[in-house]
Amino acid sequence: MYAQMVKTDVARVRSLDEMDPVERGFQERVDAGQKIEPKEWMPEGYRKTLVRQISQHAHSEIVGQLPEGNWITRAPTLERKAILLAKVQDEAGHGLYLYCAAETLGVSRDEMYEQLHSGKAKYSSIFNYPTLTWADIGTIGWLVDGAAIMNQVPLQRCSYGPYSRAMIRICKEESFHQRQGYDALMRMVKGTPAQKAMVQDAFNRWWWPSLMMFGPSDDASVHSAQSMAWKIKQNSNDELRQKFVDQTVPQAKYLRLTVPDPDLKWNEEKGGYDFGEPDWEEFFNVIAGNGPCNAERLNARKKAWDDGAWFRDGLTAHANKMADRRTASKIAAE
Ligand code: BYC
Repeated sequence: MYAQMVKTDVARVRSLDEMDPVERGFQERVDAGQKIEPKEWMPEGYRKTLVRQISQHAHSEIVGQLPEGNWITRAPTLERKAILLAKVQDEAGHGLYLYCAAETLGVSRDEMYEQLHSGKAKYSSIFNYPTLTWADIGTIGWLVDGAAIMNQVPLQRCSYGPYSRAMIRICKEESFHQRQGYDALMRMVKGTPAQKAMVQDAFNRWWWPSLMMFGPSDDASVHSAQSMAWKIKQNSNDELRQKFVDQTVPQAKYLRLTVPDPDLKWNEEKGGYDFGEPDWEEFFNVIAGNGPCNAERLNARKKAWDDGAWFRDGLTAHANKMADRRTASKIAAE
């Protein structure tokens, strides 16, 4: 029933009647819930949208290691340190599955890194905020991984096969991440008044940025209509944000935390919470590169890339040597 978005400021999705037969066949397969696989025909816009979203998602996983990595050496116990190490390693794994999924669409890993390092590609706004205390680590697990699960469970049903399959494993690991975060906070809120206050402070700082993870409101979301027509996205940004609030507020109450939103109110009629508007000016500022930690995060990634140059050079030299040897022994055998 849909097709490629016409490139204007307003997202317009074309009807089946407006498509040529090949495109129509593609859309009908998507509408019927069939998976699209790498070597199959796809509209160029579909391919580009996936490369954009999957690579941004991969970058988010890799950059997302940085705020938590900041606390590995300062975790309060050996057990918490082992858990945090495992979580941060999982995020590296998620990045790798996702880079592989994007590569199936014809973009190279080097190109994707270049886009990240030059600031052309985005990564999740959430990772541009600092982790000031140990409570931030629990709060990230609870809220950030919680928001990620809310967003990523529907992505398991994405129409593009490699992305949807990568999501299945990622979601399983995100569930563990969320539970470890909540568990760390449960322990802290049962502790001293200072520990409880630390959790409330972290919650106050991470609540609004977590709501922004779902993207701009639906009326400002340029890609949603077409992405939903292609079944890349299954839900709009506002739908998922609402589900996240409804799920998370009772969890906050269980921790005896106050949600930092004076407009938060249960709405019996809609069966969900009404809540305040995130500060969209702050959001657009952060994704434009001007958040509190954007420069620090990008510099850390660029440094890691530069520091790894000797290793990439070594691997390339070794691969070339092996290829030369294979060619030489083939010639000798002829
Ligand atoms: N941050 O038309 P819209 C994790 C951009 S990692 C930055 O609604 P779309 C974890 C958007 O890209 C979780 N930019 O876009 C890791 C677009 O700009 P461009 C990461 C954002 O794509 C480590 C513009 O705003 N999750 O869980 O339809 C430790 C207009 O937006 C953001 C994913 O990447 C944002 N929050 O919808 C712990 C999930 N929101 O590209 C945890 C996959 C929007 O035109 N991605 N923008 O320059 C998606 O589901 C979708 O891409 C989004 C946005 C819902 C994020």
